Amino acid sequence: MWPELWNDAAGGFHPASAPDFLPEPHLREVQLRRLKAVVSRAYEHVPLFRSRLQERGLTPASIQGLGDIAHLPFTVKTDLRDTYPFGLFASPMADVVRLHASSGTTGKPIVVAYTREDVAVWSEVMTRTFAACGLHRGDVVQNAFGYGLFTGGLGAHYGAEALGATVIPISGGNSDRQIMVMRDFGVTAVCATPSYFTHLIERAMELGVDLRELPLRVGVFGAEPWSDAMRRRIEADAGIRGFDIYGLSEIIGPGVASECPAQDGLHVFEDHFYPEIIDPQTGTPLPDGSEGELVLTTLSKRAMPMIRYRTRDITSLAAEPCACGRTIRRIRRIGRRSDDMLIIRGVNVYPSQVEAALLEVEGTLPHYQIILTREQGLDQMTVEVEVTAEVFSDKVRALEAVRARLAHAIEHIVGIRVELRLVEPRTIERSQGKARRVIDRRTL
Ligand code: DLL
Repeated sequence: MWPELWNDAAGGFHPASAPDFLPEPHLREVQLRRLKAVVSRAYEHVPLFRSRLQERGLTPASIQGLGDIAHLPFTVKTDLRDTYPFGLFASPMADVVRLHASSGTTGKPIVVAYTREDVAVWSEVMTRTFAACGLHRGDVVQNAFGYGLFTGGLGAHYGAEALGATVIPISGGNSDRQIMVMRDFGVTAVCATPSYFTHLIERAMELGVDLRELPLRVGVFGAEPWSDAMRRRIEADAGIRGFDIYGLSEIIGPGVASECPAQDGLHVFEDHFYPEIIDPQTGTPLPDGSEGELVLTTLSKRAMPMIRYRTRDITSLAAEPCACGRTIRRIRRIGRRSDDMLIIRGVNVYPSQVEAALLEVEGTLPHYQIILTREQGLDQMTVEVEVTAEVFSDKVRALEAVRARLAHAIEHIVGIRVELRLVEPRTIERSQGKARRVIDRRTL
């Protein structure tokens, strides 16, 4: 913890003294000291990590400089599954004050643990996240991230409270009540997945509430990819500024990286989480600026240190200084994972490209789904997208015009022709958390 973070005259958070602005040599010193400590801790307490180091003839003393991190073995998601539930813990259960879990796509969830110190670090990085998004004491924060095993709800809750804001722990769901609270409680900021917030915008319109007329100023969005086109729609429809925040359960939850007012990438809180970019095929570290897979090492986590965790998220690191003055490096917004690539008739397709193409076309709504089927051995991709009630109820001509523009936009951005299904508003299922964008029926 950095007690000087809470040293402004009113006892509130003082962002300028946060480690976000440490001079670079000082930051690297902090990182190296913490890296040595975390490697020793994992070596002493986590058998899997110790045996992997021993296989390579390494010990914690092999870490002399930050560059030596490249010699350490990677940790991957299946390591968490294989040691389910508690096999990677480095603290005795008596020191673990919290467990969370993330379900993922297959089988058993992965379980993550926090000591009291870990919870304090988590609220510190979330406080720094909210400060970077322009929130402060006096803001009223409606926290619509799910509370429970998902890390979003409690992670944002502790950070917003530590910031000195007023937190409304509403969790996800019950959209009508969300709108009522937003209107009646003087809410100035909302935390949600971008897909759930687009649903709240839609519901507010149906209820005759214009979000642009409320004191609502900021949206803090994350937990799933969302395009710039989606951001522009949200900002215009709700009259807010939308910020992107990033994190994952294995590392801490939300609070790994956040946009700042410059909105030119997300600053990684790298005094706690050391970022690297690797070639996902070969595992070789790549220089700043190159696109590859993000690998993160927790520098201060006690209950469950993660050494070189392969996130599968594709991005690049920007080392050049940011206009906001933060010295911690930035990652580019994450549009895709190495494992969400769809190969359709030989062409690589990412759902985020489809989203960008759809939202370029006027008359579409930000609700869509990609459905994959196999017909006579050939993969087919159908994009189902809602269009506005006006387009839908208009003569066939209007629908056909939107369809033609969509087909063109998708072919231009994605590079293939797809089957398009234009549907009425409210046809596609809404989610309260992460949206399910792809439905794969190819194995049915
Ligand atoms: O989604 C933690 C979180 C909660 C982040 C609230 C932000 C806000 P998991 O459920 O473990 O944790 O999912 C982590 O979600 O590896 C990314 O693939 C994706 N993800 C998270 N934030 C973003 C983002 C939480 N801003 C996985 N942009 C990660 C794109 C994101 N993808």
